[in-house]
Amino acid sequence: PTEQLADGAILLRRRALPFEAELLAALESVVAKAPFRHLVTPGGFEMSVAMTNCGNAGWVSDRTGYRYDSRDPLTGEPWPEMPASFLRLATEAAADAGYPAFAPDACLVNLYEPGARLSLHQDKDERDLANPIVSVSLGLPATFQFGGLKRTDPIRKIPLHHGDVVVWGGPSRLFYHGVLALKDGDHETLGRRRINLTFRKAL
Ligand code: MD3
Ligand code: FE
Repeated sequence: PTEQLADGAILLRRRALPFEAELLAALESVVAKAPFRHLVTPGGFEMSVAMTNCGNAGWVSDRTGYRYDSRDPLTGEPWPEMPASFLRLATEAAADAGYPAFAPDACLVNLYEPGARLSLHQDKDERDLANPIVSVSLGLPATFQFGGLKRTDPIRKIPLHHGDVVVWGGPSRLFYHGVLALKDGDHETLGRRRINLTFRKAL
């Protein structure tokens, strides 16, 4: 069952569920090498969402700006390899949505605990914006905010649940978006957490 959220944005409800056990096991090994951390924005604020990465490029932020880096600044080591299960889900979902050639080299892993939020932003640090972004939601449900090309465009609220996958391509690739403060709850496999995986071709 696929749902079109906007021009180029395809919601594949529960598409990740068959991968759940594999994804969570692989995530543990990623986090053992590259732990979650709260990055600081160029403006000096600590993000409420904790992040890590896997793949050849990882998204990082510090006082100097945002960038993709081939190494984890915390350890000086390359980011952990993208697990095969991550890659398989991302490429299959992208193909379902009409992107059969999607080859992600970066996976940003976002950890939300109750109260954590992501304010409205655009994703434009990637080299070729013709590539889609594939996002995978796991754990507690969240309210996703989805606007338009201008910050002042009207915002829709879309609930995202455990296992939901969204492919953001075409015009929606540059739409403003964010996540409202996570409501507390208890998810049967992830407890009081939401994890979001975003797959990108960064380089
Ligand atoms: C729409 N993450 O990491 S995923 C991000 O739930 C980010 O953690 C959110 O926004 C999260 O940058 C939202 C959905 C998402 C990701 C990228 C997009 C939606 C997008 C890029 C363009 C348009
Ligand atoms: Fe984003």
